[in-house]
This record gives sequence, structure tokens and C-alpha cells, in this order.
Amino acid sequence: MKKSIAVIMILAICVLAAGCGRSNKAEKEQEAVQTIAAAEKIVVGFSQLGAESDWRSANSKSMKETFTSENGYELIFEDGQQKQANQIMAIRTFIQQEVDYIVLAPVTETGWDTVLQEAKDAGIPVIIVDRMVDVSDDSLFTCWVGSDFELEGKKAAEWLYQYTLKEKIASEEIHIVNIQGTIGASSQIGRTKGLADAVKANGWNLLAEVSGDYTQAKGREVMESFLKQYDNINVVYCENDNEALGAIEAIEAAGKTVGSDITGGEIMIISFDGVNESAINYVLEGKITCIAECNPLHGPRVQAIIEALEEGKTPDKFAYVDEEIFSANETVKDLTIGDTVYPVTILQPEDAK
Ligand code: GYE
Repeated sequence: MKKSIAVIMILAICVLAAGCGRSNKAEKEQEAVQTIAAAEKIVVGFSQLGAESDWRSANSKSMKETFTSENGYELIFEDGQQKQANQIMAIRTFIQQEVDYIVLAPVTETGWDTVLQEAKDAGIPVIIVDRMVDVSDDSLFTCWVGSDFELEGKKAAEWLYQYTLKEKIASEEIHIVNIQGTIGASSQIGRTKGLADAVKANGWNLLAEVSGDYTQAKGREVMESFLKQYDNINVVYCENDNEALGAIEAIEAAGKTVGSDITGGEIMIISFDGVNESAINYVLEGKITCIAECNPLHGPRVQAIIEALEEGKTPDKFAYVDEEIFSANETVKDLTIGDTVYPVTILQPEDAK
């Protein structure tokens, strides 16, 4: 918007001048108003980290549907293709373009100090969305909105713990593998920690942890190699649904069965997101036992932050989204974490996609 003040003046003069020969004055004036309005749009540069999962696609869609020209925005969307260097380049370009706001969905937490300092020096507010940045000085960004990833991990692990209690399954009978997300991403760090704490507290056997980079193809690849190395896996903790879909492919291709009868030879799949339609259907079929929800619809949340900033208000520095836990297995009704009770949302046949 700043850089466009000069443009507005020129455009307004041009439109008025161009219209001088015309008879309809009202028409000319209206055209001028429209041109000024077009030039006054709030310019948002969004550095999206990639397109690795259904969660990510839903997130990009939410941003694109929110920051439309009808809503008064011009969105410059850059896909970082899961590489921090691309995202840093995008931010530098946004600074050169003198955008009004930079929105960053960072691929990993560290390594942002320099480029965020450059944005700060240019006076451009930076809103962090989804994953977090780990910077030495919090004033390098205006605010953050996203999920409590560690809480998501705690919910998933607590569901398993409650299930073992109800089904009277001893802790030594639990043999878990973890297909992690992109290493160094807040969602990976939080979800891995949620599991690690529960493994320690409950004495479960965590056989291995390997990253599946949040994709279905890598999820399948990692699961294939786990199955070759271990013959006693009965729980697979997948740090997103796409990895879960890949893991199920690998398990079924190996002639094994996914399900919740973990002392009867089945392999239980626990996952995160709840965005992918097949994943929801798999919950209903019992192929995925539970999913800790992760909500991707951040577009309107970021818009509310920008509107608050435009009005001179100070949005909350950190805003966490409320999320649920889904299952079709009714063994566990609710989870208590800290002082809070989280009811399990039991999916019904009509929830099928
Ligand atoms: O769970 C996964 C995606 O950071 C919350 O990234 C996000 C995660 C999400 O690729 O599917």
C-alpha cells in the first residue's frame, strides 16, 4: 500500500484526464474511485513452505480464498518446496517489493534471525503461521498463530495409554515405531516429544524413529524398512495422515493387517491432521485407530490479525487453535491432560467422505 500512494495519484490523474473528453462525469468519477481502490489493496507476501501433504494443500487454499482482491488484498504466494533457502529468497523478494505484510509458514524452526531482521529493518510486519520460528529475539516477528503440537502428541499417546488400561494390555507388550515429520519442524518436535514422554512414563518399547517428511511416498518407504527390521511392531505412530496412508500401503503389501487388536496380530495406526478424506474413511473402517486433529484453516485467522494491525491494535503474540481427537473405536471416551478433559470425538458413518 505504501509504495502505491504515488501510483494512486498518477492513476487517478490519468483516469480523470482520460475521461475529460467524455460526457458522463459520474462515470469518470466512478472509474477513478475504482482505480484508487485497486491500487489501495493490502499486499500480503506469503511464503508457504511446500505442498507435501493434504494439510498443506488445505492451508494454501484457505490463504488463497481469504486474501482475494474482493476482500481488499493482493496475495503474492510463493511455494518454498520444503527448502528454507527458497523461503529466505521469497522473503527477500517480498522486502524488495515493499509488501505491506509478510506471512511465513516456516519449514523448520531455526535459521530465520537474519532474514527476519531484514524485514524488521524494512518496517514490514511478519506474521508466522503454523510452525514456529526459534529466534533469539521475539520482536523479529509480530505474532504467531498455529497449533499446540506437543498437546496433539500428548493426546495421541494418552489415547493409546487409556486403551491399554481398558484392554488390560501390559506396557511391555507395546512395540512402537514412529514415522516422524520433517525433522526440525515444530509439528515434528512437538509430536515426537508427546510420544517420547509417554514412552518414558509408561515403559513402552519404542523400536525406532525415522522421518517420513510428511509425505505418503516416504511414509510407505520408511514403513517398508521398519517391517524388514522388526517383526513385533504393533503400533505405528505417524506424524501426519499422508505418512499413515503410506504406512498402511506398506503393511498391507507385506500381508499384515491394520487395526486395533494389537495383542492379536494387528498393527495399530495412530495419526495426525484429520484433513485427508481417505484418512477419515480409514478411521471409520478401523484402519486408522485415532487421529489427533490439526486444523489448517488459518486464512481467516491471519486476516483477523492483519485487520487488528490495520486498526492499530496489538494482536496476541501467540494464538493457539482448539483441536479435537477423532476415533471410531469407543473404548476410550475422554482424555485428561493436565487439568483439562478432552472428550474423544467418535466419528459416525455419516462422517464418511
Ligand atoms: O500436520 C502435516 C504438514 O506443520 C501442522 O505439516 C503442519 C504439518 C501437518 O505437512 O501434514
